[in-house]
Amino acid sequence: MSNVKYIQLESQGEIAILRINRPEALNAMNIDVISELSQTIDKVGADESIKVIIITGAGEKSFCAGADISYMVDIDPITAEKYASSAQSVLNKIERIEKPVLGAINGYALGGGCELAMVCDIRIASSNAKLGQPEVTIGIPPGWGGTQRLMRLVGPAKAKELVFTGKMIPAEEAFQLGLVNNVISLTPDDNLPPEVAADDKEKQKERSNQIAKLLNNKLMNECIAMGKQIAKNSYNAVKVSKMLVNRGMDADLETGLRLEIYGWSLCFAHEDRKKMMSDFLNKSKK
Ligand code: CO8
Repeated sequence: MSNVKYIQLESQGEIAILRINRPEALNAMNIDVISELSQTIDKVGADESIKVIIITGAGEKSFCAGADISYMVDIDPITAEKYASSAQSVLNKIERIEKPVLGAINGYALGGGCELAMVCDIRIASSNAKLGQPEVTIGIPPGWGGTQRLMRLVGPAKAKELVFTGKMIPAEEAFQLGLVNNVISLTPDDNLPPEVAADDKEKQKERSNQIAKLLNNKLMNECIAMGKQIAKNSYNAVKVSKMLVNRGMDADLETGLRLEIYGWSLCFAHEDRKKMMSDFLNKSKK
């Protein structure tokens, strides 16, 4: 891949970590970020050694602060349509990729950032994360899937409340709503840096930075641990399960159940299914 600047790709065994790397703008997605995200997803999607993808933001402050407002301020409706279409097609690609995708929400996930989080299969947030759809505060409705996916996750009434007010909600509230799966917090067991004098602003800032780094590491460790737990299962069974949940969401129950029968039966074609079942039976005999 050439000239990749805004997406850092790191792999840890069977897990690929994609980091949006534009911290100077709180990882807001301009056209180049969107294009690089698309290329990187294609690359990771084609890599058979990768079983799980984690998407996160560089730094400790923001997952992604949404679409790039400095770009949007002067565009016309035709350009806006292109911008929204290209972003939606990348987000759709992430939602539909057969590999499971975890969102490590390490700070602000606003507007397009919340919409990016919502196409991840599982969202884990750090306790300092803040989520929201603030688009109406700058004169537009959500445009990268927010009106549609938020209501499917939290129900239409809460989705409307969040969209109409444009308010940011803390990770814990997002958890209560079902918008994130889990919230990672630090505890005294996490080797917190010692307290410093309240009037020593310099030391206070340094300590806050250290705490933010610890929290971010803990978030990533939790996501990687979950990624490993998923990766050790049958990849075929996991990817078919993902497809069944995604496709079943907007289908009637009968269609979803019929699809489930086909997806389930197809897994009997794979060697790993036979081996895993036999291993289980042999283990229970020991
Ligand atoms: N776009 C561009 N730059 C941004 C964005 C953004 N979304 N968010 C932050 N930045 C920049 C700031 O301008 C600032 O830059 P500089 O240092 O050069 O002044 C830098 O990041 C740091 O930001 P702040 O100084 O504002 O940091 P604070 O800690 O004070 O505040 C906030 C953090 C609360 C996150 C604040 O930055 C904020 O409110 N950002 C905007 C969030 C937002 O409204 N996001 C939604 C954008 S709209 C959207 O995503 C729509 C998607 C669909 C569109 C479809 C249309 C085609």
